[in-house]
Amino acid sequence: MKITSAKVIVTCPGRNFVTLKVATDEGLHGLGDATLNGRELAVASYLQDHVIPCLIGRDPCQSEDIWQFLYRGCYWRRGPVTMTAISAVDTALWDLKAKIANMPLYQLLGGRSRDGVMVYGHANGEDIAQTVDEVGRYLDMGYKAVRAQSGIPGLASTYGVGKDRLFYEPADAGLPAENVWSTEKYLDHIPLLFDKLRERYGYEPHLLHDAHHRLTPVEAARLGKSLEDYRLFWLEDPVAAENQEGFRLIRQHTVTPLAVGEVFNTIWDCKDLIQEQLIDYIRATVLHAGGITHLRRIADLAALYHVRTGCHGATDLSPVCMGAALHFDTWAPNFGIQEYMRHSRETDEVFPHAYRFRDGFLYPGEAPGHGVDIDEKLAAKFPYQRACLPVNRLEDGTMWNW
Ligand code: KDG
Ligand code: MG
Repeated sequence: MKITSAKVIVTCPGRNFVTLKVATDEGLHGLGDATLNGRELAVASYLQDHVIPCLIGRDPCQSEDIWQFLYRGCYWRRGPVTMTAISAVDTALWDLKAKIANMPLYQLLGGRSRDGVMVYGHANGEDIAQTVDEVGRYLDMGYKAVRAQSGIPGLASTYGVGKDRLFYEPADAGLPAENVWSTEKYLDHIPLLFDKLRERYGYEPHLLHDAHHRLTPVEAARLGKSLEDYRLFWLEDPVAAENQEGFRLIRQHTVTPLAVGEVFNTIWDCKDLIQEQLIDYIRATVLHAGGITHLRRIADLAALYHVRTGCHGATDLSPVCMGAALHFDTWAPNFGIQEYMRHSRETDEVFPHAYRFRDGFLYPGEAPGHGVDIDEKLAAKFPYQRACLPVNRLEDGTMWNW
């Protein structure tokens, strides 16, 4: 079997998605997600100009060799654009391989380790009372795990709190919107939120929180410590992770479990955090961390050190990524949880998929491959629209992490 063509499909059914479609001389095709939020066209160009010409004529079943060719064969290796492109190729090839075998993808990885994939939803509100109600809405829908984010008194906006309660989309402006951030106001407020949540819902639901890279290590240590009584499932991205030594300091002060890695691209980004047992959950994804081939390596390393997976699954990761992630999660012996931010109806229509939500769990379905397709005619009706993530400034105007 040979790859005869590959094309990049850019569509915006409510938000931008980039999809790679790889076709073979035997009439089968595989799909990979190539969406890098706010930098979509950079990946589309990288695929079109540099990757696709290298794929034509190759045997699609040699996904390992193709991965190595694209990774080692790029002198300027790693980085989000390159690794997202490699991920898209790898996901499409695993999709193809499973279609050739006429099996759902999880079977090729080693079969089921569990019946369903526990997911967490996103509850948010402008204040504590509203967030507490929103968490209740998710629990009513059957979720066993809910991430809670709340507006902060004195700040006009903050990460995780949207205009629409069920759909939060931060990339909402043609140029980056400038938000104002205060760590002091945030640190005082968040323990109050979790106090109210535990008072209302008790300790059975899993509760999560994302600090979105904004704290220094000692601030993160203080937050982790002040949340201990509320027994979070995890505290995510407490600090910007390029300073990995910071996690040692956080760990010395708190037993609140830590999750990190949605912006990581390779095993090299998380190797030390895992080996030193500085984190509890690794959030690298199929989409940004080298596809199934590489994410499997990360999960296997993590398993040696009691670190479990918690794949990123925000709305900027397309249903193609979600489908592949669910097969991965169904297999991974050290699976922890999967993020699940629901896509809009338009997005779900452009990407018909086999996965289904039931009672707090997602199920990947039994369709051959990863079970997600694209309706190209419908996709063409939603042309690309430039959309950027916001930036943050401190109250005195200093640039900060968003
Ligand atoms: O593109 C950026 C989003 O995916 C990110 O802000 C979402 O932090 C996020 C999360 O945990 O889902
Ligand atoms: Mg996050």
